[in-house]
This record gives sequence, C-alpha cells and structure tokens, in this order.
Amino acid sequence: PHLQTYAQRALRHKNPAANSFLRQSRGKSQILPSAWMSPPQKTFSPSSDVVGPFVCLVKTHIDIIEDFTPSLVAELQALSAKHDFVIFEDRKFADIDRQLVHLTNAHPVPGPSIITGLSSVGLPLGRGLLLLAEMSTKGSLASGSYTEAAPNETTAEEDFLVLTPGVGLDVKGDAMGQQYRTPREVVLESGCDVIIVGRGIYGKDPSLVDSVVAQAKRYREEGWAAYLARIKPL
Ligand code: UP6
Repeated sequence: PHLQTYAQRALRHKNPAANSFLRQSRGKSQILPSAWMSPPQKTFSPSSDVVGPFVCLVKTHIDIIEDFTPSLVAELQALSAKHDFVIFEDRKFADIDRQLVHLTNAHPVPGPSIITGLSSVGLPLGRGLLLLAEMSTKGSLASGSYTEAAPNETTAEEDFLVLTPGVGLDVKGDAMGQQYRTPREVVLESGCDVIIVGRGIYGKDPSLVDSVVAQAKRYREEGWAAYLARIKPL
C-alpha cells in the first residue's frame, strides 16, 4: 500500500478516521508539529493557528500544558475546522481508557485487549488508534519481534498509516536520547506516511512566527518530495 497514493488508499480504507485523514491529506501534504512541550496556553493556540495551513495533523500532549483550561480544547477544535487538520492526542495508553480526539495512540504491550477496549469507545465515534510498534529513542525495547507482532494484534488486514516522530533536518538527537532521521530517510526507508516534527519546527520559541512558518514549509516540502519519490507513477 505504501507505493500507492494517499487518494488510492483512501478509496479502499475501511477505517473512517484513516479514510478521512487520507482524503484530507490531499495536496496539503504531510507534516505536523508535535506538542508544544509544556508551553503556556497563550502560546499553544496561536502557534497551531500559524502552522495550521501547512500541516495535516496537530499532535498534542494535552496533559502537560501548564495553564490548561477546557476552553483550550474548544479553541483547538475550532482551529482544526478552520485549517482542516486532524487532532492527535499523544496519550500513549498502556491501559484501557477513553478517547476524545480524532486519533490517539497506545502501546501494544498489553496485547489485543488494549485495542478492543479503546475501539469499543472510539470506533463508533469514527476515531482512529495508532500503535507504538517502535520508538525513536536510543535503546528502545520496542524493536525486532515486538515491532513485528504489533500490527498482528488487529484481526483485519489493514492498510496501516505510519506516523513517524524523531524527524529532524539539522540535528541528529538531543540530550534525552531522542534520535532524528531526515524526512527522506523515514518516508523512503521506513514507509512513513506522516512525519511528526516538534522542535525542528518550533525550535526554542514557538512565538517566533516567521521561523515557525518557514520551518513548517521546509519540512512539508521535504516530506512531500520524498512521498512523490516513493509512490509508483499512475
Ligand atoms: N515521540 C517521539 N518518539 C516516539 C514516540 N513519540 O519522539 O517514539 C513524541 C515525543 C514528542 C515528539 O513525545 O512529542 O514525538 C517528538 O518531538 P521532537 O520533534 O521535538 O523531538
């Protein structure tokens, strides 16, 4: 499936969240800022408004926003409608729980019950679940047979969307064990459909609008060029 275009995969994909996501990706292209790590609320929404036109998805860590209020959720939903991006809460569930956004994710470590539990709430609402089959951090234990077994926890033959964090063009890692690969590496070598970029876009200061926009465009162009190089010509 990863040699096909997003539009071709959308025609066949049964999962409503994946389907609308593949359609929505259109020419807008694949790039998303990660969560703004623990910023004040006044930074989160304006940043998402600035980056919104250039991304297909905004990833949040909503539980670490320092001055969180419920109005932030409404603001983000309004921005999602305005810019046509999907909201992905990077909750990394490892136990059965509820989901309120378009997409969330879970560690496959509990076995298929994590999927059964989350889908009993999410599927009727048309939500999607991503599985953390591997991680970008140095020394990750999610590798080898664990990574291979993760997609087998679902019973259906799925066209899995592959979302990849740990993407950067200028640095190779950080002091906490993060490891970066380029958009080209992850899209061409690892079948990535959507690159997840946090600090590569927002850098040290999300309020620097010009540089945030410039970086968002840069990553979008790099990701899109790699996608075009991967798909088979029609
Ligand atoms: N993330 C990873 N690696 C994983 C899974 N998730 O980096 O294997 C998440 C981090 C962060 C984002 O929690 O929100 O992706 C990466 O941000 P960065 O581009 O600033 O490193």
